[in-house]
Formats: sequence, C-alpha cells, structure tokens
Amino acid sequence: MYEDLSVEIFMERLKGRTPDEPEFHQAVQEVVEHVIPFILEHPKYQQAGIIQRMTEPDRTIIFRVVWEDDNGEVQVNRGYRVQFSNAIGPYKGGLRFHPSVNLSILKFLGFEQTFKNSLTTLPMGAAKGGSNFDPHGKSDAEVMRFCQSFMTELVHHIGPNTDIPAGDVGVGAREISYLFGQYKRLAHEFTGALTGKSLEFGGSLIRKEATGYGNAYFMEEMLRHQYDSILDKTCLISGSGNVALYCTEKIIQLGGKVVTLSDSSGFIHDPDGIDEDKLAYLIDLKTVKRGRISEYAEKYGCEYHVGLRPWSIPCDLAFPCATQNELDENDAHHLIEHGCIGVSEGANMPTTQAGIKAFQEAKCLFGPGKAANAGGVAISGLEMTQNSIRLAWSAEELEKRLQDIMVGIHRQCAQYGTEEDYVNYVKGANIAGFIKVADAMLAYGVI
Ligand code: NDP
Ligand code: 2IT
Repeated sequence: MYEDLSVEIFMERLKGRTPDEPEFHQAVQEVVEHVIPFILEHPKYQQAGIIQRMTEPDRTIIFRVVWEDDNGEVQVNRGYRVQFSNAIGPYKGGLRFHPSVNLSILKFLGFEQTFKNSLTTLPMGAAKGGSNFDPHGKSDAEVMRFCQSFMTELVHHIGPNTDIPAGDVGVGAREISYLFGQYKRLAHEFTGALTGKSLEFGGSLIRKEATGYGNAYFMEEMLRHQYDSILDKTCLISGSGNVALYCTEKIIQLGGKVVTLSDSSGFIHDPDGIDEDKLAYLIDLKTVKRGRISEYAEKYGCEYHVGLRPWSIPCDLAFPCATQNELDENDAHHLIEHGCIGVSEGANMPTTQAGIKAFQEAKCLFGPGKAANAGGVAISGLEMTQNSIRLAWSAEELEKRLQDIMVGIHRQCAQYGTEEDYVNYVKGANIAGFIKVADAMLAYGVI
C-alpha cells in the first residue's frame, strides 16, 4: 500500500481532495516535508497509511448560529468544530471568533494541534473550532447572546472526556465564561468541558499567562542550548492579545527589552522598552477597555506605524504573536540583515514557508508554533487534571510544570531535529509529535 509515497504525490492528492484550503495545505506541507522521509525509513507507518489518516479529520461539525443584536435584528453566523484526532486523548483545542474563520483555517489549526498536543506529553487529542463572528465592537450582551447560541449546538459534541474547547483569537475570559455558563445549563452538570475558565469556577492559575510565558521560555531554552539567554536582548513582538501581552511580561522578567507590539491596524515602536508599568496599562487597555494599540503611542509619546507590521525594526529576537502568515520571506530577510538571531512563534503558523526557509538558511534559531506556543494547551491539560481531582494547584507549582514541559519539548525537538551544528526545530517538532500519535494509531489497528 502507498508504495509511491512522496511529498509531491502526497500533496497533489491532498490538494485534489481538499481544494480551496490553502492554509490547510500549507500546514500539511510543513509537516510532510519531514515526516514522509521519516515514514519511508519506517515502513510500518507507510503500510498502515498513517499520514493519510492523520490528514483527514475524524469529523467536522458545521452549524448555523442565530442571535439577535442590540437593535433587535437577527444575525446569522457559521459555527464549526473540527475534531481532528482522539488517538492519544480526548479532542482538545481552542475556539476562534474572527471574520476570517473558515474550514481551511480551522483544519490547519486542528492539524497542527495534533502535533502540538503530542509534544506536551499530556494525554490530549486535537480539535479546533470557532465562528466567523467578530467580537470587535459588539456589546457584552451581544457577545453573550452569540456565545449562548453557539453553545446550544456545540454542547452536543463536547464533554470532559470527549472534547474540551478553550480560547483562541477573539475568545478570552469573557467568551469562555458565557460559553461555560450555557454549557453548564444545557448539560445539566458542572464538569470541566472547557478550559481557560475563570478561577472562581474551575479555572487554573497561570492559564492566561501560559502561552506567552511558554513562548518566552522556549526562546530562552533555544538560546541556552547555545550558551546565550534573553538577558539584554532587544525583542520585537507582534499582536497585543493574550499571547503577546504575557510573552512581553515574561521577557521583561527574563531581562529582555520589548520595543514593539501591534494589532490589525498598525504597530507601536517604543525604543525605551515596555516596562512593568506600561505593561499594566496595556493589559487594562486591551482586556478591560478593549482599546487599540495606537492609544499606547499617544499615552507614552512613541512612534505608531499605521497599517504596518514591526519586522523592519532592528532587533535580536522576534516573537510573532498575532496571526497566520504575518511574517513573510521579505520580512525574514529584513530581520536577518538587521541582526535577528532567533524567532519563536507565539501565534500558529505566523511565518510563511519561504520565511522559515530564509531563517533556516541563515542559521537563525527558529521555534515553530507547534512547539513554542504549546505552553497554553499544556496548562489547559493541567486545568483538566485539576478539575478531575477537584483541586487547584498553586501558581508556583504550575509555572514550574510549564517550564519543565517547555524544556521537555525543546529536548524532543533537539533529539529529532539536530543537523550537524544547527537544530532544525521544525523537523524535530514534526517527527517527535508524529511518533506518539502514529504509534497509538498502529496499536488500534485499522480505524
Ligand atoms: P487575541 O484575540 O487575544 O489577540 C489577537 C491579536 O492578534 C490582537 O492584537 C489582534 O489585533 C491581532 N490579530 C488577530 N488577527 C489578526 C490579523 N488577521 N491581522 C493582524 N492582526 C491580527 O488572540 P491570542 O493572543 O490568543 O492569539 C494570537 C495567536 O496565538 C493566534 O495565532 C492563536 O492561534 C495563537 N495561540 C493562542 C493560544 C492561546 O492560548 N490563546 C495558544 C496557542 C496559540 P486586533 O485586535 O486588531 O484584531
Ligand atoms: O492554539 C492553541 O494551542 C490554543 N488556542 C489553546 C488550546 C487549548 O485547548 O488550550
């Protein structure tokens, strides 16, 4: 079976049966470039059609979400849950509310989640979901009505041992609270069927910080591997959401200097660096007032670049933490020419394929999202554990576990990705993530 397996033939067939899914193709291409050569050396995976099965979700649920806006007008959105794989644990992954959400984007995210969750070493399968609903500019009451309607369908497909959604772009503490409230009401039970919950009702300490902290820890570990550290490094961050803000916080704690942040309207450049007071202002601005990043520039009198991304600014380290394909080949060349020695992806697939190649050719450290941003889902996994044992661990305990998990992910990447004097973290993450899921699938037989 599959005797003619090659990256080219595989991708041609995948594109043939999934037309109009460019983000999904991109995510699969990035994986199979490393995994297919590995499979060819290990025929048991080839004979069992493992990669063919891994690139087809277990199931995809698409549903209508109807809600009433504050003017009494009926609004219709589309809701999704792509349950990708439960080979190594119940389906697990975030929900994204953003106007760009479509099946291609959710399939790319669900596919990547399979490898990411495997790398954490915790027993979690993979899923992703969301809606083309845009929370920007909506009142709390509108967001609540949307979330309640969304959960009215989703409740049939999730549960603490089945599928456990969490946040992603556009889904933070407010949305998870509305979603969990409706889940609890409809399911008639109080169980940890969502993570990222608030502390009063089963949430975990460190969860909101975990993705950003983990991303900074992953960079620190890549640097430590070559006897360096974040201390005194100038850092660029894109985005100003959950991941970007807490990545900033950890970089400040590790002695680095963050000089940029962005949103979809532009970026701020503060050459003096964002300190703890400025960060406190930002967390309030973005999570309570739901303001724009340009307001930071007005308050602190620094530059604001409308409609641009931060990659033209000279730096030592870059942390793309906003969205997919926000850093392309030109940006990569700019960064390298201006002295950048490391990139750690807080977002999912923020760097284009050509961008990744440019970093790797320049021997710039490059940590792919499925490894570097796995801290968020890892603490989600530990939120599930705490819910199951009905206990809450301390922040110190959880942060220590987060650090250990990020170090462990780095170790797995180095084990499978070391090429002479350079660690190819993309290759390492893909192969290490693949093996655990593939071996579970082999054990189950043909299902
Ligand atoms: P948030 O919604 O909290 O913040 C998203 C940020 O990115 C905002 O600043 C937003 O700006 C910006 N952004 C979103 N879409 C675009 C776009 N199309 N173009 C430019 N800027 C954009 O999301 P998170 O911080 O949670 O997520 C950021 C990234 O991290 C995503 O790729 C997500 O998948 C990934 N991730 C998140 C995890 C988590 O635990 N939250 C875990 C692992 C990965 P604006 O407000 O203008 O839209
Ligand atoms: O992309 C991701 O890993 C997330 N959005 C977090 C998923 C989770 O279940 O915590």
